Amino acid sequence: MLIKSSKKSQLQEHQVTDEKIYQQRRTLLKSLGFVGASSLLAPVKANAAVDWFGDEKQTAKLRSLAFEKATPGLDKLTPEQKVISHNNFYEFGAQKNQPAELSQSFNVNPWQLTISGEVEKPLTLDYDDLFKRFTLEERIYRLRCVETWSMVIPWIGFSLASLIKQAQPNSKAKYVAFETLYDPKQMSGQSNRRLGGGIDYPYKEGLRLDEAMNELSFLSVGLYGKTLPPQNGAPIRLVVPWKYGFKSIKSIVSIKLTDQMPPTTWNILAPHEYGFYANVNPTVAHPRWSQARERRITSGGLFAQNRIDTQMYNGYGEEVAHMYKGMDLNKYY
Ligand SMILES: Nc1nc2c(c(=O)[nH]1)N[C@H]1C(S)=C(S)[C@@H](COP(=O)(O)O)O[C@H]1N2
Ligand SMILES: [Mo]
Repeated sequence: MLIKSSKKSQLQEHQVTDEKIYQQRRTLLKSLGFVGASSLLAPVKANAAVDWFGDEKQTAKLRSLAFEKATPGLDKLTPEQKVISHNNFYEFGAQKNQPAELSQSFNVNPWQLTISGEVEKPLTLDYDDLFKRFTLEERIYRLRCVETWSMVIPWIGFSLASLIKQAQPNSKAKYVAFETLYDPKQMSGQSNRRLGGGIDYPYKEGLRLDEAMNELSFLSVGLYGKTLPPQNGAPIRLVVPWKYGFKSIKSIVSIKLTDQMPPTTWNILAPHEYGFYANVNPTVAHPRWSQARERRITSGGLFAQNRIDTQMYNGYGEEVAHMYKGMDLNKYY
């Protein structure tokens, strides 16, 4: 499943990866989702990345083949080292290198994620449920930050829709509100206003219910075949690939179905700069900079990057444009 693109010319992973390898890998991930994950994870500290592909010797070749061939052309994967060292996670500092440095003792097990609000069946998931309750799959998505840098990341997780369906939204449910953990003892940016970039915590995000139920909306528990490192939002974070990165809220403890549009962190902080929708749109500039182009962080030296055109909906228009038909995208930015 792979980079979804409106360009028919762009190949999907199963078209470029040897079919047999692709199938083997699917089976592997699926079986880990059902049986392997928790027994593999249990004895290991949650913030130590765990290799879900088992025996390194047997699977290294398979894995690197899959990762290398996954994304042809400009959409080469961003190297793992860059994905886990260049981050926005203001709870651990507002500079790109700070989350990786200041989150290493972040304890994510035990964890509780509650699904509440306008639902028939409120749910609480504990740490093991995050890895066992749903069939895990890999999805390679572009991530476009509103600051104009971008990456291509192989996530592991499950669809947000599969979780919401289990909670059974009632007829009043129109929006979905998300919250990050509030724990100033562990998250130094929450107790130090300057380090935390002046945000009022907990970090909050939201989606319209139809956006949340879109097949692309994803809850990630891993990347590059391992559990999420803390700086990328362990143990579970949202990934909404057609929206600016700030919508993809990290380290989630609450998902609440609501009848009103929920308040969201960046919109509260600067409403003229950051809207509720925040769909990637090269034709609507941020008040202080253009969104027409982006810096794709690639392999190569520390600052290697390709300057490329930004695509409408980050290239996922075929899957999502119908949700915004008739809306004035200059108004609903
Ligand atoms: N809780 C929380 N979630 C967050 C952020 C944050 O500061 N706090 N930053 C957002 C922004 S601006 C981006 S671009 C992405 C970055 O995700 P990455 O570090 O995994 O690349 O996380 C988003 N999720
Ligand atoms: Mo961002």
